[in-house]
Amino acid sequence: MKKSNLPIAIIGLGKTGVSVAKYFQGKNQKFIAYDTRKNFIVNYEIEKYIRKEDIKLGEITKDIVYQHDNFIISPGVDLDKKIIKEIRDNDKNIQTDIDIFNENGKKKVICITGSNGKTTVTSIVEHILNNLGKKSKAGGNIGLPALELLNKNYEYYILELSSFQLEMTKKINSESSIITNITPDHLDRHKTFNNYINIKHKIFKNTKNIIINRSDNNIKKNKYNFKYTFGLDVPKDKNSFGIDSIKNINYIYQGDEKILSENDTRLIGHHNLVNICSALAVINSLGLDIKKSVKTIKSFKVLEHRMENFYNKKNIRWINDSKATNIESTISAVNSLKSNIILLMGGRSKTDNYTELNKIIFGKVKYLILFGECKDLLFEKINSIENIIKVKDINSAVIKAKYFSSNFSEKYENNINIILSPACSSYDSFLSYEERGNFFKKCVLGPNGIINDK
Ligand code: UMA
Ligand code: ADP
Repeated sequence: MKKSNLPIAIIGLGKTGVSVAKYFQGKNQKFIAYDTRKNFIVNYEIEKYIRKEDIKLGEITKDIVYQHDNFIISPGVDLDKKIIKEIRDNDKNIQTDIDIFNENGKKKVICITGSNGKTTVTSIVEHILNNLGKKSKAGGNIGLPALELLNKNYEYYILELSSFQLEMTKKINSESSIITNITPDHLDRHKTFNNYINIKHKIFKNTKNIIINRSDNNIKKNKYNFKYTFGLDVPKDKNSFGIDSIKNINYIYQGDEKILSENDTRLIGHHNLVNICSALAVINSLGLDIKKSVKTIKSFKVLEHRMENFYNKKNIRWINDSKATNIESTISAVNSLKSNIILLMGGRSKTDNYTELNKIIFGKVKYLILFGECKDLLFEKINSIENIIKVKDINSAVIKAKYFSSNFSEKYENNINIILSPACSSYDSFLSYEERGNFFKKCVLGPNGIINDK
């Protein structure tokens, strides 16, 4: 932080902004909080930390540049580039809550980013560490703002970091850091894929142990000295993790030693085996016991909204994968399921390139039910299968899926998978992917979780 008598500017009054306000209130520092929502309702929780007169709502203009020396920006705020330039040109300081977390000098910090799998890997690492008796807590993009972690002492602090958080963060020191994978996402904000790739790599800048995904060409392997890896192939050395299949069963390897069978985890899908490899690579980089860690994987429960098999009836499995908000996550979901899939997809599209998805769903997806804002675009772009219909919303999609599955189950004895894996953001109709996933489950199970099978 820059030394100054001017109040700090907190930009954005969501979870992050409130956690920053709480932090500075605790330190008796003056601040003004800004939010671009004109009709923002200051609730009781916010009033505890911010005085009404310190909240400024509506358009953020250039004037703020001259009213503050320090600006703490929330990840979701895409501040006008001209204002950012002006702030920098005037030698003022822009930081994030992650920088403030960093300034508190916690020793054992683990940083996790990536386009997909961040929350899963973060949660597995947290689960293993706590089961090894190392009191640890995850925060950041996973939902609990990083600064909230400072309230208690932990042995390890695990930060899930999004590209939005990394973009404005100046420095985050860590013991170990990992990028799970990189595929195009959030390009409306980051503009070019190259820019997005560079932002993700900021996580490696101030870390002791860099953990590399061997199988991802978007990771800049040549730029770094690293010892720890994970990937899709059988690795060569003890500091690397990977996967191989024997008689149709996948196993995780540490070096050439088989350490875990896919049957020993509750998670569905090959991508989740990769996520376990990532988590084990993190644990290994910390010098902790892998044999003991592997034993804890069995008790790791599937996370809500991520390949969540929430209901089974006869041979029909219902899966909520509402967190699949981009094409790659839906591809990995379809790849995870053997066949006989009824796929519910739609929402707000992030791309118009559906070539890979067209290939993956061919032969496997028996019915595709499209809903939401981009259903017409998807209908136009997806042509590798025959049975595609458009419906108004998720509720209608569930009714259709039930109808199709009843015809379909007479034809197929094997499991039928009905999955919501939207490949799109939820913002056309919902506030979040959680709200979308919960709505989907209610449509299937009835309002109180009671089965509504009509
Ligand atoms: N706001 C503005 N102007 C803007 C945009 C937002 O004033 O241009 C205001 C909003 O009106 C709102 C506040 O800023 O009051 C919202 O701030 P925010 O969007 O930064 O959201 P937070 O509530 O602080 O939550 C953020 C992350 N949200 C985003 O990055 C969009 C949460 O990740 C994270 O859990 C939380 O901080 C704690 O660290 C959510 C997310 O969707 C889950 N992340 C994206 C993803 O996973 O793909 C990146
Ligand atoms: P993130 O926090 O990066 O959004 P999550 O762990 O919440 O990742 O998973 C989001 C979605 O991405 C899941 O619904 C799943 O379908 C998919 N997914 C999870 N891990 C991977 C992975 N390693 N590779 C590709 N897709 C993945």
